[in-house]
Amino acid sequence: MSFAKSKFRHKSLPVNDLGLTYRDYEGAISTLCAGCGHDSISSAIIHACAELSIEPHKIAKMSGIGCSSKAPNYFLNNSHGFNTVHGRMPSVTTGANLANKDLTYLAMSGDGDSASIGLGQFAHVVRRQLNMVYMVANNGVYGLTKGQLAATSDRGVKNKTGDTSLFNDIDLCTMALQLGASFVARCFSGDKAQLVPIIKAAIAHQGFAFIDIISPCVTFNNHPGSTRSYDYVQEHVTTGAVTDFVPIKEEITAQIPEGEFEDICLHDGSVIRIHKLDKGYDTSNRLKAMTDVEEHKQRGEILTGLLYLNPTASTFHELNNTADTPMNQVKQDLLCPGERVLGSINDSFR
Ligand SMILES: Cc1ncc(C[n+]2csc(CCOP(=O)(O)OP(=O)(O)O)c2C)c(N)n1
Ligand code: SF4
Repeated sequence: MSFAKSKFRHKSLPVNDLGLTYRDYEGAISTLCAGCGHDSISSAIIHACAELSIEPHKIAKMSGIGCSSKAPNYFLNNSHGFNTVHGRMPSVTTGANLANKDLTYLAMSGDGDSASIGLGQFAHVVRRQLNMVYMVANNGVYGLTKGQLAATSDRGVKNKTGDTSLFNDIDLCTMALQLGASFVARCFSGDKAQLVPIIKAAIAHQGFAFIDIISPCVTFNNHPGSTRSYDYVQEHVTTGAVTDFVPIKEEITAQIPEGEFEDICLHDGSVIRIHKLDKGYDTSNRLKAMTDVEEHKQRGEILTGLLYLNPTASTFHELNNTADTPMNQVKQDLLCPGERVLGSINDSFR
């Protein structure tokens, strides 16, 4: 049986600067389990893109394999999309990005897709600073294949069938920090107030933006003893900094909350306003971010929020000095300049 969403738009639905409603940013009806954290992430992406008034056809949704990688089907129906082979989303995104750098690349992967089969690809796309938003829906299990332990499962935890995780977990935020990502955040799918502004800020960021989103699997990893269940995350989550995103056209009002706050201007003129809950938290200190993640973990806490930001880091296109015109718009005579030019290029190698 298949279900289709109604195309009806109520006249009183609010519209964004493009005259589009939230409904115009939705996707197909989700077939994920009711209560799956991945659906909350899809909803946050819909809100972020609608509120930023991004033209849906300027977005490319990239994913691998897994329930998380299926999620792009449930948001941004009018965007481009590519569901790659398991763990190979980063290399396909690199190729797409080289061919058309004008698109916003929104990638959705799972902890199995990125921390197991795709770990090598993940590492290299981070160090290459590819211009993209890389989101991992981290549930600590392989949901699609029925709940095997993932490489992000904490050592000692048991899955639903009683298998114990024997090995140390891979912390993808720590890896991203070590490998030089210029935007690193950790969020909880159940906290939309935190997730939506962080996704918006990641989209506005130039370069590689990584968001590890704890996204509970209600079917295979929501039991007592799991460190990725809704109850566990709600009880152990702690936030270093609350983030607001102020788009370029919005006035930056002086609603200064109690405690410290900091405004960081991004390339395009938009602003990330960071309210520091933890007074010592400094989002520009990469090494401290790594230590903070580990220290909170040792205390049994999950540190969330924007962990690190370098708004002036060089991007993949800057490092490679790529042409201003996206390759897919280069005219045939430039792409294929003929035998004489080819001959002179070959001569230059002799
Ligand atoms: C090459 C290859 N190996 C193994 C699989 C089987 N497989 C499908 S999804 C998956 C893991 C999915 O886990 P994760 O990325 O965490 O996504 P989730 O389903 O938990 O959201 C595996 C191992 C596959 N599809 N292709
Ligand atoms: S199996 Fe888990 S990850 Fe997959 S849709 Fe169901 S709840 Fe979500």
